[in-house]
Amino acid sequence: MKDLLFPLPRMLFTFLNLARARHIGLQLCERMDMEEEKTMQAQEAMEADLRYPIGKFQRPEILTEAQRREFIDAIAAAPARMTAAVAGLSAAQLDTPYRPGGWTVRQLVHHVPDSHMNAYMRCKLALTENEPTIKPYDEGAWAELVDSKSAIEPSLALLGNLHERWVLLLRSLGPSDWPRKYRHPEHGAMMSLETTLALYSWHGRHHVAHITSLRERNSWR
Ligand code: NI
Repeated sequence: MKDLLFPLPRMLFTFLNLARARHIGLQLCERMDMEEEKTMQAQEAMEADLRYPIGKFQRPEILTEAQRREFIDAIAAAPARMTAAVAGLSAAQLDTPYRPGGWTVRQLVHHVPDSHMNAYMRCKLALTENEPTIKPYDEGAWAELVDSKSAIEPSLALLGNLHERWVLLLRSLGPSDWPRKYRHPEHGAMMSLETTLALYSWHGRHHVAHITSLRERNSWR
């Protein structure tokens, strides 16, 4: 009888308790989501950091002569910087990815001359033809070919020799040469020699920094 008299308050009580539990549950979920998001953001920031140790490429509007000289000097210095970055590394260290899921140091050493051979060709095409369309290449697939997993010495030598010729060419260019362009069929974008210079000056430093920052993190002296 008593039970029959109080079903409503009891139901209300149960309902309120459930609602309160659900509310706390939601709050907890929300807090967990926020924390998870914070962790994810921190992880993304760290990954971006590992990926872009010197920052992303900033496309310059126009270069001054002093900037051009500086960028050419950076291209001239790249082979020695790369050689110094990998000096004394063991085979196991060379086969270590510079970031989780990234290329190994060995693949990076092979990638830079692969990429710069293409860039050198593009420069020569732009200098000798009228706005030629260049041929892109699949850098990820190139990095999986057997020569990208082989001894690094030939690629260090290749980079040195390639940059010697490239720098000779770049230092010979006059004001009317720098705006010369080629077309990249994938982006449909026109790339000037000036932008190419800025891009590849960044690109060499970018990959060398992958290796030097990995050495730093792992205390590989
Ligand atoms: Ni690259």
